[in-house]
Amino acid sequence: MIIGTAGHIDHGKTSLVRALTGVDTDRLKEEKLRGISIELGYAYTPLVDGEVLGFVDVPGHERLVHTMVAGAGGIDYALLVVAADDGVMPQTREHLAILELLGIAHGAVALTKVDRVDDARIRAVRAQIDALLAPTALSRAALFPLAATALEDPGVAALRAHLHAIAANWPKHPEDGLFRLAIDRVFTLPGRGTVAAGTARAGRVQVGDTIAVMPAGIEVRVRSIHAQNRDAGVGRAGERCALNLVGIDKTALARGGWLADPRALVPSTRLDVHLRRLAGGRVLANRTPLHIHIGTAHRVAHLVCLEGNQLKAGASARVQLVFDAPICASPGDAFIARDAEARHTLGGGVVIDPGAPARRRRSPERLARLDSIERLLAGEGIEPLLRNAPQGIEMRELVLADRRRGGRTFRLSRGALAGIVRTRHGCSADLPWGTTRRTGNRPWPPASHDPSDPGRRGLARRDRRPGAAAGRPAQRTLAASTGTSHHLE
Ligand SMILES: Nc1nc2c(ncn2[C@@H]2O[C@H](COP(=O)(O)OP(=O)(O)O)[C@@H](O)[C@H]2O)c(=O)[nH]1
Ligand SMILES: [Mg+2]
Repeated sequence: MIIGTAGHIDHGKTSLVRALTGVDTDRLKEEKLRGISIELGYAYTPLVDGEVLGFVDVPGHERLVHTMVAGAGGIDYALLVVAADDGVMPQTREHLAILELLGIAHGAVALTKVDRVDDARIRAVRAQIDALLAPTALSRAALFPLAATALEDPGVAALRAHLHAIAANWPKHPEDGLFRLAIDRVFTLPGRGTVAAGTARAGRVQVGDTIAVMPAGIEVRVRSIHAQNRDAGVGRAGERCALNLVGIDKTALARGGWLADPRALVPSTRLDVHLRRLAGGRVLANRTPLHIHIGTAHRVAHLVCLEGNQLKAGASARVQLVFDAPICASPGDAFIARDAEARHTLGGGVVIDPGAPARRRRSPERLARLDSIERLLAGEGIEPLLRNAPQGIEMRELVLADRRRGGRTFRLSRGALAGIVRTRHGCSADLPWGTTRRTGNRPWPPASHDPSDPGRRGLARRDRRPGAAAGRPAQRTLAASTGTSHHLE
């Protein structure tokens, strides 16, 4: 499990992580000199069951909210830190709003610096926190008054026991689906070369795997893996992983990129999303530029309304985000929107269709299709999408549907399957649950089809070449309706 701090600058986040784990996450010279967190910090602590609990410590500075968002995107559980002397402050509110928009629904509150105030002040700040959390998913979060800088503080001990108990019972992330990891850190290890680290958002990766750096589409081999700070043969969804990569220089990688199964992501400059505005702030008109944070990426995009011509504070609607350069996202990914000056968080939401079209984007057919993807994301299954997919649906949508059903194999009729599957290759591809479908109009089986290699079957050689699997815009290939389905029904 991964816990992420949140809260205003100087409220004691880094001190608390140090008290809980013994690790000082302010490791940069500048951080030590200035006494503030600038970069994301990482700490790990062993649990009694042999697992490892990870912490991501975020900066609280108002100018570093973009860094906070990159860190918060990969966490399971929030640790909201409020200092008893200051009480609730602007980044307490903003970080909390970001956690909500990212869908992080579990967490605890640390009321720090109680050694500096009297009991009346503690009661007053508790009341402030209760009022702040009441309308949120964290309304019933446990609160721990503590002094992080005191030796053997009982409040810190109680919080540690709480977090370890939560971690011991935290459900495992499903490992099915195609691997993808949002890069938040890149470095070079002497004698070993390039390492990229981040939280694996889906699937699993193994030593020896070939994966793609996205959106660039460069294929690299995984030489070794550290998962939750330990040497490991496999990295799994939900774990912080550091992958030592062969065949790439550090300069070709950066925070914001992805390491992914070459089939997992298709770069795109247009995302259709559901955007929820926070209360307050001006109306957003068509073409408004916004700062968008998605995965660990931070880009500018223009807003195009798909319903109506503006989006008021407190409102919620489907919009298209148009980027200057391709980015990668999957349906269901959360994002944060900040204003053009990157001063205020305006809202956030969920990606519906990451391969959105430029034309007829407001047509009834498109909106019906977005409806059906949203219903799929809400766990209603793939049938609504099939009804709204005259062009077929994408492999990744099938993958998503399977994931939403808890990894169980789908049951679809032969009729429903006819014509549904298209891939960006326009050829056969293997589904993550081990089923091969013919799509497109190439001969079946493909020339490179190797029946002795069921794990890779169905991917034609020409689609394995670097840049072919990745980096190419989605082709709206109509699936062959002649392919017989094998195991899908
Ligand atoms: N007295 C007291 N000081 C604290 C406590 N927690 C943090 N501090 C001090 O508050 C300052 C800011 O702490 P830091 O952990 O860097 O805050 P951050 O910006 O939220 O990470 C430092 O000087 C800490 O020593 C606490 O519980 N009690
Ligand atoms: Mg700090």
